[in-house]
Amino acid sequence: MLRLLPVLFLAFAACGDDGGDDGSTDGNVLDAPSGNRVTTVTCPASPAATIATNTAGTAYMPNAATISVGQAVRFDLGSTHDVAPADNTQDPGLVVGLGGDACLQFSAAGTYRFKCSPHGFVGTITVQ
Ligand SMILES: [Cu+2]
Repeated sequence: MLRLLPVLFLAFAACGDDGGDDGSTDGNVLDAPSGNRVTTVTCPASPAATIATNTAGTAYMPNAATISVGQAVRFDLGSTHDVAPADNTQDPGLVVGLGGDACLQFSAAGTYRFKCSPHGFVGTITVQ
C-alpha cells in the first residue's frame, strides 16, 4: 500500500488543475491511508487565519481558528516552538518547523489538532 502512494500523488499532480481544489472528487485519492489533507503552500496575500505563539511561550495565539475548505493558515512561531500532529490520528502534513513562518492549506473538512513538540500545548483548526 505504501508503495502505491507516490504513484497516486504523481497521478494527482499530473491532472494539472491545482488552483481550486474543492476536495470533493480528489477526496477519493486523499482518503488513501496517510493521504495528506494538509500541505505546506506558499502563503497567500491574505491567509484565512494567522496563528502565532504568545510571548510567555505557553500557548498558540490564538489556539483555534475556523476556516473554509481550501484555505490556508499562516503559522508564525516563536523560535522554540513548532507545529506537529497532536496524535497519530492527525494528518501527517500538520508540520511547521521550529520558529517557522509558513502556511498550511487544508483540503478537506474536519477538525485538525496540532501541538508544539517541545512544550505540548495544543491548537485546533476547524475546516468547514
Ligand atoms: Cu512550544
